[in-house]
Amino acid sequence: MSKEKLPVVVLISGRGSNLQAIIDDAENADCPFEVSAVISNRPGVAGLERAQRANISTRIVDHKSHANRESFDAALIENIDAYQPGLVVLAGFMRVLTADFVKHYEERLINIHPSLLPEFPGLDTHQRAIDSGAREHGASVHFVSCALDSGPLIVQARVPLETGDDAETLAARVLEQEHRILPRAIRWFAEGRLAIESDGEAERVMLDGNPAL
Ligand code: NHR
Ligand code: GAR
Repeated sequence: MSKEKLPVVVLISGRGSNLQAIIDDAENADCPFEVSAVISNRPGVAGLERAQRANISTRIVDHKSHANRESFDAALIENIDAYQPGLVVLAGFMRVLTADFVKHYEERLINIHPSLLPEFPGLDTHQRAIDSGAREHGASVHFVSCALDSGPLIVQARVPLETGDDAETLAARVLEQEHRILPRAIRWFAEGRLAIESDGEAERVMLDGNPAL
């Protein structure tokens, strides 16, 4: 008897290498989640081909066909909810989401971000890490909150900055780690091992009842 797998919808904007890591993990018989659909805000991207190759449903919700963020996010919600996912994953998704969207998926929306948050929220993280003279960089998986890249952290991975690194070499080193930690976080969620605890102001993620980080 196989247990029910958690249905997951993945949102992408481009290449989809993180999506591929998720698809590859989902192919393991013991994996507690399945990818129900992949939705891209950009048509024609490589990530959509990866999904199609794995026989996963795809949809395009093009932000350019919407007059404003509210209308785009409403269309996104309609398309996601058609699959009744237990979890929505932002895997290289490049549009900032409205508070209404974030509320709709409260505690079931996660993002992979290419920095050691709270350092370097937003875009162009690798160049900013190099310019700051940091010795370490990395990636974070976090629950999404309304404020950009500031929701409670689930897991991080660190990489060293090496002499002669440019944004490209550093991004490649970080990306390898992204591919490890994103499927791991999704498994934890699907296994019911994560909880968000608020202590006054701050929220933190618990894994098996202990602070995740
Ligand atoms: N939305 C909310 N409300 N909260 C978060 O934490 C979010 C989010 C949407 C996306 C991913 C994030 C990242 O990991 C993410 C986290 C896009 C931008 C951005 O400025 C910033 C951060 C992230 C994603 N996007 C531009 C915009 O105007 C468009 C850039 C483009 O299309 O290339 O939306 O880094
Ligand atoms: C990844 O490095 C991801 O962390 C980052 O974009 C890349 C997407 O690569 N995400 C963001 O910067 C979100 N704003 P992928 O399409 O190959 O997974």
